[in-house]
Amino acid sequence: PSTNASTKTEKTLAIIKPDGLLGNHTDDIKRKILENGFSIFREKIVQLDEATVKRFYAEHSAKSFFSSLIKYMTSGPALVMVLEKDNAIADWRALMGPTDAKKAKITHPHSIRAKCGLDTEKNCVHGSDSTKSAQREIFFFFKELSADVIADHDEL
Ligand code: RTP
Ligand code: MG
Repeated sequence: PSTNASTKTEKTLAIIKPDGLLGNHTDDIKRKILENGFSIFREKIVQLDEATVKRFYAEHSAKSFFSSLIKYMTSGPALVMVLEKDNAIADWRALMGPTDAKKAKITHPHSIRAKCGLDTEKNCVHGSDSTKSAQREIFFFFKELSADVIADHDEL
């Protein structure tokens, strides 16, 4: 390894949900992403269908809000991104703010959800919640990326 080999980067999956994209929040959110030291490693616009949302949010399949979540996430196009930086997973969650956008407006007024979200469902953005979720979710949307690209790696 070279002398500069200690820069650990981490990747996370971010989504600008349909309310964020259709509400014209994309430019503001992207500016915030870049200002906070992330780079956008991959991005694409997708129109999610019911089956895809069911698989993506499978952990919530037993929740009372599941059918509503499916309706919301399929209501228009979404922007899916792989973000990269040191500590990307936790830092992106912090930048998003809490799940409930209404509460976020009070407790985390500078967060993305405070600025762009509406309530506990229509909260504008998604972020992976752990290393394991990040790897699963990045592969879910970007099948062409190999495992060693998705996992943390030492940059040359
Ligand atoms: P996400 O997975 O989208 O990043 O959000 P999160 O971790 O903050 O919240 P999570 O508990 O994983 O919930 C996933 C998404 O489901 C919707 N939701 N609706 N109606 C409700 O009570 C309710 N609770 C959650 C939100 O869109 C939430 O982001
Ligand atoms: Mg979650």
